[in-house]
Amino acid sequence: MVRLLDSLNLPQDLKRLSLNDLAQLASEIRGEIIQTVSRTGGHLAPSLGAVDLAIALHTVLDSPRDKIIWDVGHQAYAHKLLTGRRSAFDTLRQFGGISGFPRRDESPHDAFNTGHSSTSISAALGMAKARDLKAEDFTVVAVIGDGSLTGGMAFEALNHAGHLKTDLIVVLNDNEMSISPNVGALASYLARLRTEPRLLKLRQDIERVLEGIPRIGKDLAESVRRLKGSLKYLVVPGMLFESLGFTYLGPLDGHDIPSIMRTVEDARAKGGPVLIHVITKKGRGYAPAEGDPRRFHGVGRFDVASGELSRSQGPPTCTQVFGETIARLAASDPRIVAITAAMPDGTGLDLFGRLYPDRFFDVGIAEQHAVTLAAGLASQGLVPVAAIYSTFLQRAYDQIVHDVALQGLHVLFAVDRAGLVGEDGPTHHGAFDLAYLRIVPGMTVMAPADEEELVAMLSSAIAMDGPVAVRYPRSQGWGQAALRPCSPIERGRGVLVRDGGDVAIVAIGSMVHPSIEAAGLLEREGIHAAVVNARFAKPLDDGLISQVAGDCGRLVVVEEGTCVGGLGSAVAEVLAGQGGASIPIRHLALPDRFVEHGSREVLLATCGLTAHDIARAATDLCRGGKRAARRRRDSSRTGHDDMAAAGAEATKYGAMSFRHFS
Ligand SMILES: Cc1ncc(C[n+]2csc(CCOP(=O)(O)OP(=O)(O)O)c2C)c(N)n1
Repeated sequence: MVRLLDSLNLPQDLKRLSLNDLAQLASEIRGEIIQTVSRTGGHLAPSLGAVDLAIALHTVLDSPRDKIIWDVGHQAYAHKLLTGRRSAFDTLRQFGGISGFPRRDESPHDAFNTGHSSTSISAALGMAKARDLKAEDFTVVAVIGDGSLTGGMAFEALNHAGHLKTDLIVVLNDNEMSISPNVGALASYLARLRTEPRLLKLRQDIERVLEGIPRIGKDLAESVRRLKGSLKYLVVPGMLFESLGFTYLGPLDGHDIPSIMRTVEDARAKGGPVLIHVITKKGRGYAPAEGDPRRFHGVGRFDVASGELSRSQGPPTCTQVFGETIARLAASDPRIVAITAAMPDGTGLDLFGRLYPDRFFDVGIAEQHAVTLAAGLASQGLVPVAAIYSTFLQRAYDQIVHDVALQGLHVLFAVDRAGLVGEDGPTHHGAFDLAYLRIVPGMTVMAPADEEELVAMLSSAIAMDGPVAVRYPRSQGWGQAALRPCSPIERGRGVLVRDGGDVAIVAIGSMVHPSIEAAGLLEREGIHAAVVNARFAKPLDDGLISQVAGDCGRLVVVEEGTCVGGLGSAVAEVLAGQGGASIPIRHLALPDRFVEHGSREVLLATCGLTAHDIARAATDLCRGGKRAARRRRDSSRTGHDDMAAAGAEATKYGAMSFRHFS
């Protein structure tokens, strides 16, 4: 039988479908999402929970004229299937395929790019206000989860929307879960709303009776008005939202398509800011995901029949090593407390949380609060470990500068997912932390080459002063014997891990082992490469850098971070400060543009960050250097200075991932 999903012209045809057809379409979309994500990986449980909502919204609204903004955007797979991406859906999150998040450059139906949470209401309000100013006429809907609503920015936007009073619909997609169970007073409040629809009914009944009293006098009318007001405070479920200036509609069943459609129509008719509270089930329609939405929030490949997730073989991930190490350190150091912004599993802090619940804080999706909370804890002598993904730490930048660094407070930032994260793509790559942390005065920024060094850095970081960041990638380790005791890391000291006189490769973090491998490849070509594990982007080991630069006369600098402002810049600054401008340098790093989605391996290769790329850069540099030396010899005979030409040689290598300092 031909599926509706394949035969319809979507989203236009939705409007002529019967309710039965819409229900069938929902089931087909769920099947498509499950099958595809089982092969590509992705955000399964959130997307399954939002299928009926997506259908209802697209049936009532007229996208792309009307705008739907999906907060985070990880729940928007049904939206993608309904808006022209059915045939490309099997490329979801693959290199060159469609994104796992809404992208304006992918479809006119993706009204706003998302990936980080709690932005949708602000963006929607901006669109609504632009509509008003341009005297246009369309509906704007922000769809935000209960987890994302814990982000402060969402409240800033609600507050402002209530003030502006323009037409705006916020759909609160409440499934009681963030990635883990949602935390905090807001979660309890929403739980109360869910269980109190009878109170809403009671209020409506009383109001109807009061309004039905015929021809009341002015005084009585005023009393009734006040009574209605106080009744509202007593029994209105959405009082919080009403106080912020929103009309609250709900709670309603988020899998009841006709009910959602009716309520959206009502909201449009009502005008002004309206919040529709829908209750959904995360993972709806796939028993393993319904049973364990936490595990099925974001998944790799899995077996559809059994719900078994493919387990990757091999050494533990950096995240696991971090989680175990910090829990072990906390056993003997009661000053250590740990903070996560709604990612206990993702950061590996779940173990810490189980062992030391009193010293563990899941603050919700609130990175800014997480960092200033850490500052407060540190000001009282505790040692907070704030484990936050590189990309999400961006949101707390002012808190790092103003609340932590300016006061020299000792907070340990465990910066996970530093570098390329893979299939989640540009909203999630940790490309910038080396650069943005390095410029903060008093900051220590380090990156381990492997698990063993990660363990050593974490324990050394606890003993340091001031703000300290340890950044590590989303990857399995190298299988080093992690968790065994190892010598402390001295602040600001790099290590010469391999001697050589032709070229020095200065690498940090995830790029150290590929650099060692590259040195092995170079050896076969008769090029003797020294390898420096910089360990610190700040403070940089100036002495070691100057020494290898002097010894080898050529440097290759390698980092899994943006080419602007990171280790490469630090090295160039040192050499420039010492008059080393004549030393040719190749810089291999992430390009100064946003890197797309795809597997980490593919992306690293695309960005020129493999051992072979490093070896090739070093070879080119040496050959260029030899040619330049020849030219220098010639020019000394002719009196012509050719150092600039040597520098120009060095810049020829690679276009995308390469910058040259000379
Ligand atoms: C600023 C930011 N911090 C953390 C995350 C990671 N993250 C992605 S989805 C999610 C939970 C969102 O919960 P909710 O909004 O309730 O949506 P659900 O997945 O339950 O549908 C988190 C913490 C993020 N995307 N953005």
